[in-house]
Amino acid sequence: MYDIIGDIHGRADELEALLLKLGYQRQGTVYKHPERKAIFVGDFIDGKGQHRKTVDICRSMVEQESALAVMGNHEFNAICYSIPDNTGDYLRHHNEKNIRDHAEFIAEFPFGSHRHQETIDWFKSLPLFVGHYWMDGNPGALSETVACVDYTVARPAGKLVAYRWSGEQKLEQNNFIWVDRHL
Ligand SMILES: [Mn+2]
Repeated sequence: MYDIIGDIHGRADELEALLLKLGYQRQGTVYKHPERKAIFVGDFIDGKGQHRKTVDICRSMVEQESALAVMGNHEFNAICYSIPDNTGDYLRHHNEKNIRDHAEFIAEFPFGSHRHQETIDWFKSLPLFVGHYWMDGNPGALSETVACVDYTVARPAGKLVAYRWSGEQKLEQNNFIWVDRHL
C-alpha cells in the first residue's frame, strides 16, 4: 500500500504535517508507517523552504525502506548544474536565470561542498522515468537509472510500456513489460 507524495520543493514543515496526517510516525530519525510506504515523485528542492531538512527526511525514509523515490526534473537540473562541460561552464549553465533558480538549494548546499556533492550523488541514484522521446525498438534502460517509458503507442507500430519496479536502484531489463499497439 502506497502513498504517492507530490512535489515538495523544500517545504519540509508541510511534508512533516502531511506524513503525520497520513499516519506516519517519527521513530528516531525516520518517519515510518506500520503498513504503508510513501512514494516520492521527485522535486524535493527549489523554492523557498528548508532544503536540507526536506532531503534529510526523504532520504532517511528511502534508506530505511519506508519510502521509494524517483527523480524529478529539479533534481535532474541540479545534477546538470554540478557537471562541468568542456567550455568552462556547466551542463546546466551558470547564467543569471539558473543561478537564481538554484539559489535556495545552493544556500543550504554550498556549491562544491561535500554536502552538495554527496546530495547530488544521492539524486543520481534515483531512478528517472521519462516520456516524450518517441523511442523505437525494444524497451530498455538508457542507463542504470534512466528509463524512457514512451515507445510511441500513440503511433502505428508503437508499444505501451511499463516498468515493474520493486524499488531497485539499478533498473533491470527483465522488469520492462510491454504490449504492441493493436491495429
Ligand atoms: Mn515541481
